[in-house]
Amino acid sequence: MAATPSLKRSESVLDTMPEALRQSRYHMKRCFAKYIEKGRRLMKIHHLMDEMEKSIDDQTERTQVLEGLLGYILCTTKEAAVVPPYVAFAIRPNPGFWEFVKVNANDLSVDGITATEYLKYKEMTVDEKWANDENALEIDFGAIDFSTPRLTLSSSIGNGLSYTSKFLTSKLSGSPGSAQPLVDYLLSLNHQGEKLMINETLNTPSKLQSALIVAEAALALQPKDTPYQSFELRFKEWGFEKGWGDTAERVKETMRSLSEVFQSPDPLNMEKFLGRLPTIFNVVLFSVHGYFGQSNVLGLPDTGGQVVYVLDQVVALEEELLLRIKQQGLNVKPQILVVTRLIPDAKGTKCNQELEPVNNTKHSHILRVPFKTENGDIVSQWISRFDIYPYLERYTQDASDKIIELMEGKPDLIIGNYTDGNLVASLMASKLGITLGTIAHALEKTKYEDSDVKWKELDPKYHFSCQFTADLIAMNMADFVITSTYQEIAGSKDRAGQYESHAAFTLPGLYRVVSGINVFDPKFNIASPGADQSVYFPHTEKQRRLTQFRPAIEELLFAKGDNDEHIGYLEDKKKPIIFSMARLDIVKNITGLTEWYGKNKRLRNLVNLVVVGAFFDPSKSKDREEASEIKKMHMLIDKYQLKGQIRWIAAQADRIRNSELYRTIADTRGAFVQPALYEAFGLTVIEAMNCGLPTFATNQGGPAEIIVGGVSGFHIDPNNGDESSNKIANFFQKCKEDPEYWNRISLEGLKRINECYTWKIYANKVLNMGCVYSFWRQLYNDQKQAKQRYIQAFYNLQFRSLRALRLLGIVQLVLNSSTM
Ligand code: UDP
Ligand code: LCN
Repeated sequence: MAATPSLKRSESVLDTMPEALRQSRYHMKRCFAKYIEKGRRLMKIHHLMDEMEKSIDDQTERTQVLEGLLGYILCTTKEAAVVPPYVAFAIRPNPGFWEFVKVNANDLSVDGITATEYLKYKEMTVDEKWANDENALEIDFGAIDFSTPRLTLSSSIGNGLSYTSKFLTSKLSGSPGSAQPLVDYLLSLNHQGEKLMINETLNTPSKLQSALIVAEAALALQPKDTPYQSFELRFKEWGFEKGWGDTAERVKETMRSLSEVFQSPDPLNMEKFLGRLPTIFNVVLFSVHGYFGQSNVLGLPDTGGQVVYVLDQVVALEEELLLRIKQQGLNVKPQILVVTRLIPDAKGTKCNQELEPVNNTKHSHILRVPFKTENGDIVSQWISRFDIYPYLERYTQDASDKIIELMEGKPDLIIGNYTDGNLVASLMASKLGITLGTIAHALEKTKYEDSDVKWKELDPKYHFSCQFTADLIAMNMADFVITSTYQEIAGSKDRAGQYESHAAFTLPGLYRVVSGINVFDPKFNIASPGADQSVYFPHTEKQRRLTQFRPAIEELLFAKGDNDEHIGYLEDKKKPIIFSMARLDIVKNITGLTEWYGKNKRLRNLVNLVVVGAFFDPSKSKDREEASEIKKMHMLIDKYQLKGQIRWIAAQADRIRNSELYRTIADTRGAFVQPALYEAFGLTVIEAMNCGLPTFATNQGGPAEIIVGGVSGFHIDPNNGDESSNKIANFFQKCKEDPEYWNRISLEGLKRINECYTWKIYANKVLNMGCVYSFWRQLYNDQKQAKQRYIQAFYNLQFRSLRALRLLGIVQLVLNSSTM
């Protein structure tokens, strides 16, 4: 077999493209003439390929070109901007790596261009005047990142914590004085003014190193479980304060790892030592939009996995904090506040309640703070996440005041969620000088084609100008970024990552981002969430099954007659069920799955379809997309005459009962199907797998990493419905012939979960990030300050004026709806 062409690491497209074009000069002249004949436009890979195929008549020659180097270059092209006589290419040979070249269609000459020049070509396809404006605003975060170390391999992306520990190690080694910043950092640690770890007696590396030798010798004589209090006074005289451990053994281990750091620093000891430091007691998690609550909220528009994630995250973080604080030998109660918006018109939820304890925690609460208008009036109704930007600045101030009052001081760590939560978190963190982590499992930019260059068209509906500005601010302000999968950062071989898509983009007429974020920055980390295993457990654990829900689930799945909770019915109850559950957004593609099922007779003969999502009356939906998807569901059920084979169940808010629903589907030896056009992570995928339900999930996004295809589940291509529905049908056909097959996939799914996707693994990683990056930000404080200044200017000059425009738009909207 001929090897697939590719570029060697040392080769660039600029080096190889001229020769590749020369080899097929006749065809390429025709092809490029075709590219430019329609004038200025943006072309995607499929346009480039289609038009190339059309311009080469001879089948053999076409195959030769497409399978050669030129074919490879085109395959790795993400986009091309046509501005005759030039075609400018944005090429992505590997995750995180981009190259820009322009080809002159007349003589096929090739020139390398910068990201800025490429963006200008792109702008020329929509707004030539702005593209040529020499004073157009350019945003360049790269220009102020002068000393941040960078990774260089695609495979290193997302391992920030371990690389940061490596960089710290080399920064602190060398001369005896190199470790002074670490000593200074230890001297700064305290809890409410009470010193921790060391006092001024040990204010240099050499003094501390000598004291550690003495202390370790003293500890060697103590029984392992001797409590710290028994030797506390003696240690204090030597210069040690609390925080090293609760027992002689623990103190000795911590001291040993610091001695190792002094003697010959290595990253593992560095991470271990910093992870043990008592730096985090109070944490704030921002999740602003939506209905954020512990019951009756799931499935509402904008209220999905983020709420589940944050609530589970609190439980896991509190558990880990309690353990660490105990092991540090401290008697401190940690506090975690989840800060969200208070919605007076709460529609039967608790979203109008200011303070609510978080279930299964001892010291964690949800704090709700209302949005206020410029006049100070409280906003009473739910507002779509796309429309909330005008309220966030005032909200930040109100929320910060309340947090400081409740915590009786500043938190030690702030973590934001999604664009709005991240913006609020970054404003608060920068004002108060607190370590900041951000999370954005679903950045909107990649969800909509050409959302940057077409921002003016999309802005009335989605307000992307505000959203992308807020995202840039937060991701640059963050000390560390928590992601759930690699693809979230840097995508896959074929698809750019969510963060990667912010590296260079343009909002013509507003600003051009020549360096927005660098995915090789060691601030990026992968910490995948889990599913609550006390709720989502395997269907085979009979003694744990929640039998009290059986009658309700039986009715939900099989009772005849349509009502507010279900429509459609299942004629043959013996068939396995394929099941899906999601909010009814376009991107979730539940309508796609319904259509695939409708079209595939073989699948319809083998299984029934049950979907959970939204409700049935589109006129009652306040969400634009949801209303249109509801209508589409009705249309498809009629078109494919699905009644008798489909059950559509309204959104289900009780996750405990839902877990039993997953298990009941597993009892039918069915499967879970997650058909999203794109899914950032996909909590339903791991919920289903935890319940032992074989899972088919989209190959676009997180599930591509969660599932090992054909082993612990299956990937399906949401853009190829026939192939996907046949894959599902093949599975059920195979299960009929070999019933053990179903069990094998189910067990492998569980194995995969327990190895990689649990909250315990998550909490440990995230708290280590908090500890390591807190030290890092102190070490690079000057650079941090400089960057903050740049970001503050960007916030003030751009975000605030956009927000003011949005406010006018929203006032208009409210006026319109009140006169309707
Ligand atoms: N969910 C639910 N009821 C519904 C729809 C969804 O309880 O009607 C839950 C689901 O079990 C999961 C979360 O909402 O815990 C959805 O998370 P996912 O990551 O799948 O998607 P997101 O909505 O965050 O995009
Ligand atoms: C948001 C999403 O879109 C999902 O893919 C994630 O699973 C969820 O957040 C939780 O992280």
